[in-house]
Amino acid sequence: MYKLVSFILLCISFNASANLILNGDFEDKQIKRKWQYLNADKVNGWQGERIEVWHGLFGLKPYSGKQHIELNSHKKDNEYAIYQTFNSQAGQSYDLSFAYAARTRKNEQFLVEVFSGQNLVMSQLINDHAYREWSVFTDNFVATDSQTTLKFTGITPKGSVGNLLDDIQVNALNITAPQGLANAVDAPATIGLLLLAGGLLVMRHKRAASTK
Ligand SMILES: [Ca+2]
Ligand SMILES: [Ca+2]
Repeated sequence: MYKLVSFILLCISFNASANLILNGDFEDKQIKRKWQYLNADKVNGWQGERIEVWHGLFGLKPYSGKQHIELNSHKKDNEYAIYQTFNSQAGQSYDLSFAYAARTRKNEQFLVEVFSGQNLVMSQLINDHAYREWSVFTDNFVATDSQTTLKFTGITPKGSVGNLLDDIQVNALNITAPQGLANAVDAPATIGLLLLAGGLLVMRHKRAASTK
């Protein structure tokens, strides 16, 4: 039975691809103080407004690693938007996930948007923050272009206090059928056939055991 399971696992390859977001965990540049705002071009992968990196400020632990950011950065004009563009494939589905928390109790809200080329393929207002407790948002979208942009925009509060973010990920989930079989049947059908074969083998094994 173990050999059969190994065979199935060898035949079916679930490729959980690497995170397409560069520095989505905000760990690439470890800051020396408990917090520091940086121009976006100093934060690997990201573009947009200043990015306020936290490293244990107020004793709040990041969701992942040692650092997270506050979207409501240290600014004068109250514009808080950061974004990142990554390579994508039209027609491919992607999972988006990130962790978020409220710094204050002032009804923190921010907008997450995904533009594939010029097309807005996902838009969600996040307004259910827990006070200094991490929640995780997950959703998926289908790309329509070879370049896709993920954007976060602070909505409330208007000032420089609110909307903490960490561990931003975009992943494509691919299911690869065995070579050759993939041409004959689609992947779910292949998986079904292999599981059926496994079930028949178990039944034969049990029947053989019961006759001993
Ligand atoms: Ca982090
Ligand atoms: Ca701030």
